[in-house]
Amino acid sequence: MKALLLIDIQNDFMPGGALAVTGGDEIIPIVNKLHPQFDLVVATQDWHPADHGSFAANHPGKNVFEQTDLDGLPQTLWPVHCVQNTGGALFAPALDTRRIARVFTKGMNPRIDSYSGLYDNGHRASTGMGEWLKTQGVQELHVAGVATDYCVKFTVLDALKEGFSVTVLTSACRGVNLQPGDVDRALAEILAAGAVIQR
Ligand code: VGL
Ligand code: ZN
Repeated sequence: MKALLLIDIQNDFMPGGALAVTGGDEIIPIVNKLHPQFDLVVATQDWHPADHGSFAANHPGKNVFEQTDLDGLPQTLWPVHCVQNTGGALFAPALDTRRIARVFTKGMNPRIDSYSGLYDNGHRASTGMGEWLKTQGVQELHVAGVATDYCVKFTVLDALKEGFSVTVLTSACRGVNLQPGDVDRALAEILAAGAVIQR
């Protein structure tokens, strides 16, 4: 059984959003058309409290995109984004959400970030996604969304470790590219870890 996994297709990651990903909106018509090919559609939602430690605004004197330490882990500092119950955290309105069977929220603990939809960045807590997908009989995941070099990448790496076979649909993914080449490096890492990269 195969599932389509939609990563963080939320307003704040769309052009004009707080943490805009270039071309993030271009993936929406593509993913909407994919639904009929899958037994199950699931989504992740970045869902931070306003005091989240990944926000530069919560570190006086520090700037956006600066590197810091958060509770013993390296942390990129982001603009305030995807705050719980704000418009920026909602799924992009053009996204067809009717077939989304479950949404896994992540990033709620202010002391740790959570790029992966399965675990936080320190692998301290599980979202339950991997276990739930297995109870649904899913073995194969096809992944689309944003950002290729953060949440898509870490979700794929965790899913591979949990034993899923994973295909990344690159035409339905967009990345941040904080450093030029970050997306290409992320895809190379994903490929080396055992995923299939599909255009
Ligand atoms: C993401 C940075 C911070 C993502 C989420 O969805 O890739 N990136 N929070
Ligand atoms: Zn976030």
